[in-house]
Amino acid sequence: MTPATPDRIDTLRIDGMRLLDRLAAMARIGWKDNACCRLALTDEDREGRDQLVAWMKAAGLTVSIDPVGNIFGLRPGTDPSAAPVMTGSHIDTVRTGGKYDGNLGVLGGLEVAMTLNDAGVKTRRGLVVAAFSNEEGARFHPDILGSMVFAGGLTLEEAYGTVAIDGKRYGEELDRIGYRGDAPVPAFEPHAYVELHIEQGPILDIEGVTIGAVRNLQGISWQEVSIVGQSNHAGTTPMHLRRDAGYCAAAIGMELRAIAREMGGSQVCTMGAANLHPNLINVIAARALVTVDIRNTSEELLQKAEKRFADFLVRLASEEKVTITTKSLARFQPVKFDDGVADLIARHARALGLSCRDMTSGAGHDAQMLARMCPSAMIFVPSVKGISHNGAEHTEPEDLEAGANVLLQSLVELAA
Ligand code: HGY
Ligand code: MN
Ligand code: MN
Repeated sequence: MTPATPDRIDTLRIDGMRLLDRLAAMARIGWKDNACCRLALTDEDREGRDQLVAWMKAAGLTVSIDPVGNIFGLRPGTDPSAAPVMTGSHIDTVRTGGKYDGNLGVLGGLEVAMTLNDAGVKTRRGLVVAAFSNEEGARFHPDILGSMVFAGGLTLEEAYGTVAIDGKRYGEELDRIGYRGDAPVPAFEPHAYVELHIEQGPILDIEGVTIGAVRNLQGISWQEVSIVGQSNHAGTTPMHLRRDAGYCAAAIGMELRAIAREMGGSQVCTMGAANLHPNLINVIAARALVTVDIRNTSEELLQKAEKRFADFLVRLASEEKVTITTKSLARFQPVKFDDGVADLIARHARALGLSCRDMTSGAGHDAQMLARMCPSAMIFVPSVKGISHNGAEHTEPEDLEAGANVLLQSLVELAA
């Protein structure tokens, strides 16, 4: 392999068809009811992991798995003493996942490694492609669990003890699918980290911009709210005697909408899951369990929204004579990415003749954990109509390819 020369690198491009084929093949794993379902540590997730490991090995990468199930593929550099540059994302999905959320960052990184192999390009720093475990947090809370362990934000014991929404423990499920590895944690200290991801929101699509240089990511507050009232007869119980957990769940949904509406700005609030017991037409619900997702780009405003919601719950419990308890499931402050890396992304986007704008990420990503360890930033490509966490999630092939080319150029410069 001959060392990279600047003009050769500038004209280097990924193999778009190969990337699209890999994305389609990965999307077929766990595809059902018109969406992709590879919840963390399920059989479908194992199948996706096995496929990724096979592709990494076929690309000549050195594959390692860490004790929380993070997968790393290393393309060695010429200077083994130099910290590697890292890219990646996740291949676990929500229950109604799309084809690109997470997969684009992992398979885009693999495509970069294969393109460098094909061109015989050597880089001084190694290149690591990572697939972090349980980024979504849909089955096991919190989200970004794998990258949080990697970055030292969660111990292995805390991770192993995490209980899924279906009652299974993380450590047991990890053993069941055979992905409790023995690589050290963290496997290494990256020199820098760049993550390619779909925007999952509507901004790039509406503005007709191809690349987002992501400079920050909003704060996230997840909690589970448990309401205990009293089941009673739906027909015979006068309204003023009810202790109706079902009504309280609905009131919570209404209050979250009011908080978002009245706070405005980037404030978003979501009641994503709601379960009533006994969940029957003629029984006043005795219990309700709902999840609350509150996000804001400002830590101060996020705390203000959390306080307003907590005060509302106190009033609701008193007015409805129910017992309300909350459990925090995840809490991350807003993240500022590295402007130097974001500038580099924007520069390469423009050098490739692509439109580019600065972005804030509304979604959580593994990059927010890597930002605790090394200079990190993200590359966004448009999501058509901003749809994501939905089987209809779509990004135009030329935008997928454009994002991977910006990733290629960014990683090569960082690995020089
Ligand atoms: O919830 C999120 O923001 C991410 O999709 N896990
Ligand atoms: Mn994602
Ligand atoms: Mn997601």
